[in-house]
Amino acid sequence: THDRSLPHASLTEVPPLSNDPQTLAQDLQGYYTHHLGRDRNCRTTHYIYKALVLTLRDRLMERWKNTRYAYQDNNGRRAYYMSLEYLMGRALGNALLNLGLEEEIDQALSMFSLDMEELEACESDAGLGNGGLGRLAACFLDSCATLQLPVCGYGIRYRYGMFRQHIRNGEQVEEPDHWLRDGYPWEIERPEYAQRIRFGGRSEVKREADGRLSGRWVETHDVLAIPYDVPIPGFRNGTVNTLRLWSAAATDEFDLGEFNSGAYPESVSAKNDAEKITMVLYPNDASENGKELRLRQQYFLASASLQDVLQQWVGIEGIDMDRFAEKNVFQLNDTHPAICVPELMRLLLDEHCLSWDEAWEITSNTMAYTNHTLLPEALEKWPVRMFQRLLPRLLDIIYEINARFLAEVSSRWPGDRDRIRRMSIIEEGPEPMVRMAFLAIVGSFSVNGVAALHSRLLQRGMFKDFFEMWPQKFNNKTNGVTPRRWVAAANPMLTELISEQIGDGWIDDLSQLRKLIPLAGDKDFQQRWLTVKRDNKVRLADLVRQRCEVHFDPDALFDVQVKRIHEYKRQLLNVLHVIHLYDRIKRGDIQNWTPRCVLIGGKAAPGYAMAKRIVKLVNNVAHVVNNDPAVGDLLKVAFFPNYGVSAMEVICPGTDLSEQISTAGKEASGTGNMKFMMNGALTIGTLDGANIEIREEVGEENFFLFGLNAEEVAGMRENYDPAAIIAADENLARVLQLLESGHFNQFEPGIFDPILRALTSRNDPWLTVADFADYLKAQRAVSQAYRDQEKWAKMSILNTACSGRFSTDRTISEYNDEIWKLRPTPSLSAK
Ligand code: B1N
Repeated sequence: THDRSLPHASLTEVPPLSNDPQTLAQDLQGYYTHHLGRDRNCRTTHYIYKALVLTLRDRLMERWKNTRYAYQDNNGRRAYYMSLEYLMGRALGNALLNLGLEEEIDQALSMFSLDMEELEACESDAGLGNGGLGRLAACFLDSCATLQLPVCGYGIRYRYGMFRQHIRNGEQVEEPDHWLRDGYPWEIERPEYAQRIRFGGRSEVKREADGRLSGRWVETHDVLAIPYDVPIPGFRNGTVNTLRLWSAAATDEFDLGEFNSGAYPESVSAKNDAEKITMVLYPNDASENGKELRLRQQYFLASASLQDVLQQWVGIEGIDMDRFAEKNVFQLNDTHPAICVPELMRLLLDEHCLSWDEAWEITSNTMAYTNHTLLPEALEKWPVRMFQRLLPRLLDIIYEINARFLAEVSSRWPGDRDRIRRMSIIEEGPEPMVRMAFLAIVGSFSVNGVAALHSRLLQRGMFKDFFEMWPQKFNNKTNGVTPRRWVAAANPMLTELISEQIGDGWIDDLSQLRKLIPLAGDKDFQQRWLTVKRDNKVRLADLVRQRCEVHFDPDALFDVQVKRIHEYKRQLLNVLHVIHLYDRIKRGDIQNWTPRCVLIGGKAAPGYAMAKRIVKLVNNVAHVVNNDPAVGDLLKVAFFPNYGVSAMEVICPGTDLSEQISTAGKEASGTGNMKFMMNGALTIGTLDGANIEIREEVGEENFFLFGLNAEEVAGMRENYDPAAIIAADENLARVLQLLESGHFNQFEPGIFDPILRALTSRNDPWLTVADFADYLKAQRAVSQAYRDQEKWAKMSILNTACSGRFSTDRTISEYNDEIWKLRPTPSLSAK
């Protein structure tokens, strides 16, 4: 029903909007009064926020259109970022910063005595992701737009994002995140680009005389994918890229068929079934659950996005697929969208009538796969039977990919049956499974890890056989974070101080922060640096008082660990240290004490019992410590509820010490570590993920290192004896004794037994007890260093100064130079 023919050109030829405060103020009034229909009787902040967004969105619209035109005219290669998750957070402050309209909008708002911070707070976080992997996708989009690269993000428009976390009686309680309740003013619905997605039915396969497999997928149950576009502004460069999010809807005739047969309720329930697909984000970080609905989500994203790209291709190039691989590349954000491999094959074979070899040549030269984890429990496998039922035609294609691949393995290693069993995309057993990582590797021309250590461990461990076969496919791309959101927007005071010294070129060329190195020893600069940090700590302390009802003294050391709750991240090690400090205070061992405020925050996957128990322990320890008059201001502990992107924007500028204490070899990269470093926090950490590279950049004297390295962790397995370690360590014995005594669970006997059992088990994979003593030693060094404020300031300045490498601008430049090979393409818009 949508008219695909283009309107007359003049309709879209609009003079540029002006950005003076007067015009902005008029537009704001117009939206508030005429578009949103408000009058003097209903002055709600929310509608003013909406009017402001619409005012800014107009400015984005013209740049957005010009960017599309520039990419069309350039007709160059394009990349597509395929991700089940985008943890965008709020968009208003970011749009203002990147458009460079902060001052103008400030002036416009002051004409109505409006406060920017209050308006910003009206926006709910777009929480369409779990943690690091989803936030990385969001930072990548920001850098792609800033580097003016023709990259489009594809994702799912979940009706409910990451759950909201409440704490009741110290326990996590989940509540649905209804982020779309008041509408999302940044998105533009594009029903004219809807796609049809098939599920179920059966596959009819025929092998033609030329060996070509021709397939038909029949009797399917179809749903529609409706795209919603979100603008991604580059930093003051006139570029606006696109994040296209798909929402599921019932097809019309599906409803009509049922309706005509008089089954009205059934027709509505069909609609419900369709809409279920994009109803909710799965809240598992680095663990899989194998639910059928999740596989539906994955296929829905893959199929809708690939059809969208092919349709645009046919629109420009006609049906000729020859140059498709030359002009298009798909970056798969982990295996979640790996079903893109067989789906592109299906579209090329069945819809575009290519031969297998032609289709495979295209597919295996357009797909690139990023791995984000070494944890075996996070490796995706889908039961063959589920595939058969849900996506029968895709299973045919996967079998064929596997047969041809294994033939290649066989000819390279004749008679090596074990190798074939190890490398097969299909894992044999009572319940045969499709190994999605292997499918992704076989179907891609590039496979990368997300930090140097992680990429090395992939090649030597999990993907060893594949590395032997195709060493040239494997590469590393160390993660980053965007300095626009994580420094310029989140930390305006630090931004001003830095820019005063070295200009503002660092915001989109973060290596320029090195110019601060000579200032690290400058007493005057140190004092101003410390003043900014203190102001940011006051702001964080305010937030902690509101959200946790705990008083943090801004002169104490702010020690922070915020991230998803997971055993490998070892929040427990942090808690053991807190209990040790508490024990020392109770013993009166407080000479040369450095007052500390410990903040721990993060969500536990709802089905992860141990993680939820850790949340409970943090809350109970906080309760006991904060209410013990003997402790006073020497130690405070708070659990930060509902940690997320906008919380981090206040937390990282106010942090002194960043806790990055995972068991070595388990955290693929980490990205919170980079946000803290940029904002001048010092790190206490293990040799894991990107910590290693952070330490190399800043120098070992400016990093608090402790613990076993990855090799030692791997070698520890057989002869790990926690009981012996505890017996030999009085501090640790006392801490565990306190825990065991029920001191932190007086009215809830036994609730921490599972935690004690895990810590003291010879099979504890996270080796918490093994690293305790060294962690304590490093924490003592931290406390001592903090007492010398000049020395601390110097180390803090150096951390910021040496953080340039961890900008996603650097990461994306590497993806582009080595994988995507896109030409930067400026749009003709005003900056
Ligand atoms: O990806 C981040 C890394 O910095 C972190 O170290 C890593 O843990 C994280 C299944 C995941 N790995 N795997 C996931 C997320 C959702 C899901 O359903 C796995 N997240 C990471 C960015 O590279």
